[in-house]
Amino acid sequence: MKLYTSLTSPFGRKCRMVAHVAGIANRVEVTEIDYKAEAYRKLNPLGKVPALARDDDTVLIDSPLISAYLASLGDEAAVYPENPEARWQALCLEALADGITDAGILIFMENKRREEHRSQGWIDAQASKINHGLDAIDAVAGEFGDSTQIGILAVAAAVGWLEFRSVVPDIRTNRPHLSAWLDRVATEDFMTATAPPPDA
Ligand SMILES: N[C@@H](CCC(=O)N[C@@H](CS)C(=O)NCC(=O)O)C(=O)O
Repeated sequence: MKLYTSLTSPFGRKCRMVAHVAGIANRVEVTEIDYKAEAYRKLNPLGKVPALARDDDTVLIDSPLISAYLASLGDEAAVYPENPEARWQALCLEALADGITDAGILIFMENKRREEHRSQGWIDAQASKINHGLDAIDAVAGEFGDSTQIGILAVAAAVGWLEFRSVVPDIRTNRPHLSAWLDRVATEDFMTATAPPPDA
């Protein structure tokens, strides 16, 4: 199957992390795509990455759905806790981390607009969502341990991308639990194998 993404996409990276943790990365052909290309709309009418073309050519879109599918093909329990309540908590953390990434992408895109069209109020509103979200994650990051559940992978992808693109400053400052966990997790296989290329 083919995962259409860019190698810098945080949502694509989350899916690649899932494939890695579930032990099926060798079945996923990561395929770089220009999400703006008209032809890509046939795969994802929304023009967003990632999209997953399965072996029967049917396509799945949206990273939570793609993640769930990929995990189902391998060691699902390493990504989605079997205990129902733990699973809801994991999915809620994924939603929080994905929301942070969405807000970061909105800032990234706004900053690409010509200065006279840019709205600082809009950027500040998105930055506030990111900072509140990161505070909430810091409050629970002390309990992350070496878990690879979906919420934690989503946090790794979100924060990795915020730092890679320098979307908001000082995200580790005053967030000791998140910072310590980021330091610890940096050398894990699922992080190193999915990192954006150095020249990106
Ligand atoms: N909810 C989607 C969001 C995907 C998304 O926003 N992807 C970004 C790149 S990381 C994108 O394709 N943006 C292009 C656009 O919105 O036009 C998911 O989780 O897959």
